Amino acid sequence: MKSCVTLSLVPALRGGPWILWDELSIGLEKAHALGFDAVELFTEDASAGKPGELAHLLEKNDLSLGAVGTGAGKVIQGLTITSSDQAVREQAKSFIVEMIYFGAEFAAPAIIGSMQGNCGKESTVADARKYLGDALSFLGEKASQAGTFLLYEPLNRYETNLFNHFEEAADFLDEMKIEGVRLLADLFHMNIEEKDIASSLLAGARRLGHVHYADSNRRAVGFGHTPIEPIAQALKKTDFEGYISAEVFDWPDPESAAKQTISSFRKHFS
Ligand code: LER
Ligand code: MN
Repeated sequence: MKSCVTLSLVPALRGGPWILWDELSIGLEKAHALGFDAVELFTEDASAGKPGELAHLLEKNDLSLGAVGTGAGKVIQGLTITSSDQAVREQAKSFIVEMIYFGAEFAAPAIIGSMQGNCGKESTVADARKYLGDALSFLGEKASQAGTFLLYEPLNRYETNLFNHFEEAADFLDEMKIEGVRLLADLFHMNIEEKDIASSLLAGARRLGHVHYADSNRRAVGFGHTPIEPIAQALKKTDFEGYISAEVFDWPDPESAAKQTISSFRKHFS
């Protein structure tokens, strides 16, 4: 398993759950200096810095791109793949396709978290799950064609009413025979929803593709009360080789949150 730290390039969203908030070159230098293997980027659209800059800076800092978040499509543009408005669903898918190609250049998956939306008054749960399944099938195929995969992230009940549990999401992907899509296990959401995080991870491990490494209060692991050792033991029992990526608040400050994360990663995963 590899360590990864989040870098948001969208200052307008300051206060959100990302550790580093610097401009690209400074953010990547810090991630390297702190000892991370990779960065996960949160961007406004399918670009980061000037053309060619990201490739150059990743190589210079000996970093990989762990994943790219697509949440700006929802929080800035108001798009979701389960909107009852077909035009909005199509725009959401186009936005995610661009993000898939952006990440694929660096072998990184795009994440569908907030972009999954919610089942509202205008649609039934069955309709919303049908839109979700159709979009994941289409986008999973695009990701596979681009040489990567797509990540689907179950969220807690306050952020979506589609899938809140890891194993249920794994069953949904299997039942719908969706290919090219793996699951993102966000330990913050799982702490709210799962009876036992370690057991749920093992139950859906066949689809696991990425971990958001966060404590109960969405601070760096060790700054809350989630018992992390059984979770680390469960992950080690699987054949998961992906990223343990810190998507947490920059509390008490970005550097302390990043240092706490890397020291917890080394303690539990190496
Ligand atoms: C995205 O990764 C996520 O976890 C959501 O809660 C949106 O912040
Ligand atoms: Mn997350």
